[in-house]
Amino acid sequence: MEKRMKALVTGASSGFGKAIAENLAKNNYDLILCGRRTSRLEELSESLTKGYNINCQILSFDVRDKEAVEAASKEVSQNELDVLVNNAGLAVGLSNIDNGEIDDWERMLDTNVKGLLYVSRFFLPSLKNGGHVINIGSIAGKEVYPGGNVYCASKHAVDALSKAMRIELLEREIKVSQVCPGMAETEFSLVRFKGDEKRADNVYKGIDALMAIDIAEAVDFILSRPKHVCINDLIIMPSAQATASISKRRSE
Ligand code: NDP
Ligand code: 8X3
Repeated sequence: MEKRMKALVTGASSGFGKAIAENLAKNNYDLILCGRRTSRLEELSESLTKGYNINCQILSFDVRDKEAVEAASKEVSQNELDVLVNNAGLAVGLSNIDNGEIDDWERMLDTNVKGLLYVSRFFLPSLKNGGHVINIGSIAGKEVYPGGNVYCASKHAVDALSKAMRIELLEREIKVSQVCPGMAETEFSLVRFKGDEKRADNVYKGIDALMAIDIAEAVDFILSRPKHVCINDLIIMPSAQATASISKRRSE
């Protein structure tokens, strides 16, 4: 019997990560679902296991907690993974540097940069030679916008680390792809504005933002290329968003 492919997805409890996991399950991948909200991961695991007859494992940890990431990585054997999706991340706040919240900066850098590094350091040994890493960057990793400062810096770091991984993992024939979305309607803005639903909803007023499925379909495309083709970098924007800070909104 042919062995199924296996993918580990961080941030699978919501947004892009959840949609990516759902599409991978449809494509017959076994999954390792990661995130902090265990009950959501359990719900997703149950629906994917039943819906697609695949195997799901849950690893619940905070990517900022180095010891927890290392402990979780011990649950996965060497050469067990075909795909690693580094998706967990967040923005917090939209203040300028001269009045920003230092705790917010630390949350972003600890999650988006150090968290991605911890996950990569401890799970890359489990990725097969010839496997694939997909890092979820952002348009904020290509441009800077007012109030984006530290979030943009963290995603510029993801851009640099994606390039570094592509060089350093070449010997193992591991492909490294980065997906850089523009504005997408997930829980992202609710997290950025610390639960302020009105402020979060306003971000998407009068604009058809990207949906999580758009990113999941891009990941499907990347993973379905033949062995000799690597999509290094993919910027995906809503049609109504020209740059990180210039969009065309309908008046509503
Ligand atoms: P969501 O808030 O919907 O999802 C974020 C996911 O990251 C959740 O599953 C969350 O899981 C996980 N996560 C956050 N912090 C941690 C942590 N400390 N430890 C473990 N997991 C964590 O947002 P998106 O789906 O939009 O975001 C996914 C990625 O896409 C992020 O890297 C984001 O920066 C990026 N992005 C988002 C865009 C957008 O406009 N939405 C555009 C471009 C990029 P849990 O809370 O359960 O731990
Ligand atoms: C999220 C997109 O433009 O809000 O990475 O920074 S943006």
